[in-house]
Amino acid sequence: MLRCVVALCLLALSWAQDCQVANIQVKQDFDKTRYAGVWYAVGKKDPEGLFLLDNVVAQFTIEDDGRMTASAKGRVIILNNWEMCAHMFATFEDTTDPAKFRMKYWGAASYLQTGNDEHWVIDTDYDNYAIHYSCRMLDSDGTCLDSYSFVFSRHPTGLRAEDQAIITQKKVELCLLGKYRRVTHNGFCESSGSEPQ
Ligand code: DAO
Repeated sequence: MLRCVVALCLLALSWAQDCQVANIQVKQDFDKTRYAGVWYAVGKKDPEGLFLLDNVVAQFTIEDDGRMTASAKGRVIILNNWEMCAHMFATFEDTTDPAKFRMKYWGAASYLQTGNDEHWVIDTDYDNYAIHYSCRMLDSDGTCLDSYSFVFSRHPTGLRAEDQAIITQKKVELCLLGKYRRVTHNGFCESSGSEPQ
């Protein structure tokens, strides 16, 4: 019964969203220094032509000049069926909103993906959870045609029970409820499978 009420509330909430990318709320007064450090991806809404599959761990750093950078590892399958651990790098350009960045990313090896994406921090408590969002292609009506989003945890074991409701609410606000998959961690990038550095 309680589950039905919660499901109905979430449905009602999702109907109340206009899904306009311009209206998406990001973390207020975002502090990138507190965001720095290691984050384990525990959930992901994939973009078209997904890349990072699982075992995704990102380390954000604030450089001496104040700019944010990141390195990340994750299992990928490239060239149809070559499974490997991709080592990726990213730089972040600040914008007028402290929670919205322009991210440039590339791989340690030339055959890995490169790109320029938005990187918006939708919410975080800095110590336990974070949810990110990136819209790669806007539709003519202002909604997003191709987005991806990571749910991050400071804990490799996943989100704490008390953070799950917050993340669910944020998924609703992003109009992405039900579109995430769990990102597993089985040590793939800590053992064999890494590309030569
Ligand atoms: O996995 O399908 C995908 C898209 C992800 C591209 C971004 C890779 C670079 C990650 C570095 C920063 C951590 C978010």
